[in-house]
Amino acid sequence: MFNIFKKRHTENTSSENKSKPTLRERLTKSREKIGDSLSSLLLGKKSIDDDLLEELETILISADIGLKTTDQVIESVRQKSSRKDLSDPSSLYNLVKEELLSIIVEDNEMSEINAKPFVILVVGVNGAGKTTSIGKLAKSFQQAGKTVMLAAADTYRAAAVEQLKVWGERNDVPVVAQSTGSDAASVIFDAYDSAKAKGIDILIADTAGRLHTQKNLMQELEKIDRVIKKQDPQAPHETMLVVDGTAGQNALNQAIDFNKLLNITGITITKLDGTAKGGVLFSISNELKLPIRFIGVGEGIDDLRVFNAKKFVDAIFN
Ligand SMILES: Nc1nc2c(ncn2[C@@H]2O[C@H](COP(=O)(O)OP(=O)(O)OP(=O)(O)O)[C@@H](O)[C@H]2O)c(=O)[nH]1
Ligand SMILES: [Mg+2]
Repeated sequence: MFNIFKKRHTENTSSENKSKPTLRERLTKSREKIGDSLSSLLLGKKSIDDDLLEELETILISADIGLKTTDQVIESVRQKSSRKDLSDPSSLYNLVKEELLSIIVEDNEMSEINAKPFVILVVGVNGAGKTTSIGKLAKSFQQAGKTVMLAAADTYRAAAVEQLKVWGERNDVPVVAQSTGSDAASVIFDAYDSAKAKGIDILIADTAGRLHTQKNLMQELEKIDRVIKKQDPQAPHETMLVVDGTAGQNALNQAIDFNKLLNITGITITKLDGTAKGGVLFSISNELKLPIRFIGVGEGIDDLRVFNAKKFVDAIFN
């Protein structure tokens, strides 16, 4: 059901896109930390030796790629460069680029399930960018010709419901909410009924930010899951974890922990436009083997991009 969505993004060359900053422009910091650092490293180097690989290792780690994934990349680069008998250090640039591209799990088609409503449950720690991403997603789906409804299941703060309503109003998307303090699962239950009755295509549920260590809050997510399954045993059709790209290796640890407790099916990484070094995307993808669906590259409504591994890597390697 998400093929249309994918198509829109590959075909969209309309005037709306002309003013839209390129991915390259938005990923400046990541490019500095990865592509540019690698170029400088290779400048004037005569051969690929252990010292060079050690310096490469430092670059990857300081770009947030993480120890485990860095080790893997270095090992593979070491083997390939000796096997192919690469003596020219400049060939290392493309080798590292290819290696990083190969570890990304990309899939923007979500599920094959043709459910109506298709339910997307959005989870993550406080401030990761869940609500903002939902607002942006709602617009994208609408532009792809889908009808969307939002469920305000972050019932802890009145401001959270208000924030979602603002996004709903901007896009003219209905938002189902209850009073502060009400049961999150019941909000989603009601929203599902309403979406079903109205023939809505996609229901996106916002949830309160939480840490994996907050047992009662994690139980709340389990309850949401249980309750929604009474309406559709296959729902939620997507459990999307949103992580903050600027959180570096903490983002990786959060993703690992959430994935242990919930059946996460896709990941969105936000705030890659800011000080994020970008490397965390590789380590999350490599260690969780879960698809990256979207990336957030700004606060505006058009700043959530369908993730494309090749475009991402091209943008951070000049
Ligand atoms: N620069 C930038 N800022 C972003 C991006 N995504 C979200 N933000 C900002 O991050 C802040 C937090 O976003 P929210 O969407 O409220 O985060 P949340 O996960 O819903 O937070 P809680 O509901 O408190 O758990 C807001 O100021 C957003 O504008 C992004 O891709 N880039
Ligand atoms: Mg929120």
